[in-house]
Amino acid sequence: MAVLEILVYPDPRLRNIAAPVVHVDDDIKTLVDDMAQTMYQAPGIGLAATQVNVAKRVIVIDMSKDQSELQVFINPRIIERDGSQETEEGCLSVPDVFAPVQRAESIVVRALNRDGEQFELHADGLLSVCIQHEIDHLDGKVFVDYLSRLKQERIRKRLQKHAKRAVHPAPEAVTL
Ligand code: GNR
Ligand code: NI
Repeated sequence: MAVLEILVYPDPRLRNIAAPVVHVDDDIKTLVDDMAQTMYQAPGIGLAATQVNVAKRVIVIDMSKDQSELQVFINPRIIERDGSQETEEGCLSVPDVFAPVQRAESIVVRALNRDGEQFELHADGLLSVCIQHEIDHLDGKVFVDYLSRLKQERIRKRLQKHAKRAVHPAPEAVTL
């Protein structure tokens, strides 16, 4: 298993549209396992393949406290949605930024599991939010897209500064 690198907004690769998985083969199972390890290490409650620069429709979620309830969604499709809720969202690709986003309150999602079997799940609350957030990633969307342009601009500037620091950390550290 491997911990993969998570892309950080405004990386243009977060805009890639993920393609459906044709066969849930060993390569996909390895991707799922690496994504789970990456999510746990971050730590986060969900991760979409887009965030690790793989343009395939694969999502992992674990909302448990002890990393004991991994949920895998391959080719997920929301087939019903109802109501609306506003939740303070965060994203591993937008570190240290939290903002309220409106989404459907309850959904029914149809997907394949890690064994390639189809299932349907009724979700509400934070699980519903998380599934919608992850499917957005597969469609090249990030939660900051729902915020005002002013907030988007602030977030972009802050994260670009951080990115430059991460690329050239040593000289700055030495000068200080
Ligand atoms: O870890 C995460 N927490 C979270 C909190 C509120 C709403 C959505 C999320 S998903 C996020 C992990 C992530 O970035 N998934 O794409
Ligand atoms: Ni995210």
